[in-house]
Amino acid sequence: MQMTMRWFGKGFDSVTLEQIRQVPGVTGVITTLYGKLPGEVWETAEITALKAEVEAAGLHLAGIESVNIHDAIKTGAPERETYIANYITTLERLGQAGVRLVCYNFMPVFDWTRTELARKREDGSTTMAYNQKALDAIDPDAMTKTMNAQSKGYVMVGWEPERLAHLAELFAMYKDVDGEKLFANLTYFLKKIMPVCEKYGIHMAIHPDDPAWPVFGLTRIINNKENILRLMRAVDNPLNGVTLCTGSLGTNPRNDLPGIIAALKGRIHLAHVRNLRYNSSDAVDFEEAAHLSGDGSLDMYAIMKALYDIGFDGPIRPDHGRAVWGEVCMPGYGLYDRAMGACYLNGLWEAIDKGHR
Ligand code: DNO
Repeated sequence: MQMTMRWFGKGFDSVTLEQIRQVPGVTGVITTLYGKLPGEVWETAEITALKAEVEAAGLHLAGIESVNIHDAIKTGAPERETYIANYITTLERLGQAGVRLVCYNFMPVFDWTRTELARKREDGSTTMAYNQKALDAIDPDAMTKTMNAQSKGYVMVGWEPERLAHLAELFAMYKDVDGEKLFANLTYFLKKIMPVCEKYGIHMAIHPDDPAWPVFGLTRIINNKENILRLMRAVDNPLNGVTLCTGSLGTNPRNDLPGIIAALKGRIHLAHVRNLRYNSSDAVDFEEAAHLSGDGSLDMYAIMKALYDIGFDGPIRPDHGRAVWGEVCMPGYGLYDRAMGACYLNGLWEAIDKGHR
């Protein structure tokens, strides 16, 4: 595996490439052209400048997270053909620049959802949290306002104000999109892009739904082993793979993460490894813990061991961190807690590896 960290780009991220370079064992970044809206074509010059910037800092551009998918593709609207063509052009240009990994998601309207961005923990740190009752008590509009109000001025990933300004229209677009339609639209899209992926060896890595259940009545389809395997079979090409995100699939305690990892051997192209703490037995309330197993409800050793056992050799990154030591940063994406997470995950990996010799 290759240890990486996510980086949103100069002007968007409070963390610098120089800082990331100094985290022991981190050799690459997962990044994006952060200002791009879903559906926009990426320019070659922008891609090569991004790559050059990362490499000048002594790091490797390990993959793009994300090239976001336009809602017309997700809903199967007639304009999807134009947006699929745009996506293919972007992939073509990324491929020409040597990019071999693209993460994306197929969640309707919202990307990841939390009800709190800065819940205070007993140690004084703050973290992102989700409470189902709190979500049920608000409407999508209020949710968007709450997210933006708590974001400390950062434009949060997946919560582009330009897109979410049209919430009512977005919800109307998804009115008749049930799980089966969404799945059909996803496979339609993947089949269209597979040729360009094959041409350049681009590994597509779908990100699971976060949380792993419908939010505001919007369907969710990448949320458990069965559904993910169904997608792997429907487009049975090794380049059609997954981002194994423990914090997303792990929101549902019934998801056996090591079992899912074993079942996806050869199809995990990127791993997001983070811990969660369930505050009630049915997980209607959870918060993002420190990476350490003992701080949360997930067994991080078992997760890393399962990745090791399938011979995972792709990029892995610590995921959402708490805000600690007074750091001011985009919620979930400060330097300190993610750096501790990277060291901890590297330590687990070293111990597992040496135990096998
Ligand atoms: C949140 C992230 C997601 C993820 C996208 C992938 O912090 O895990 O926004 O990047 O769903 O497209």
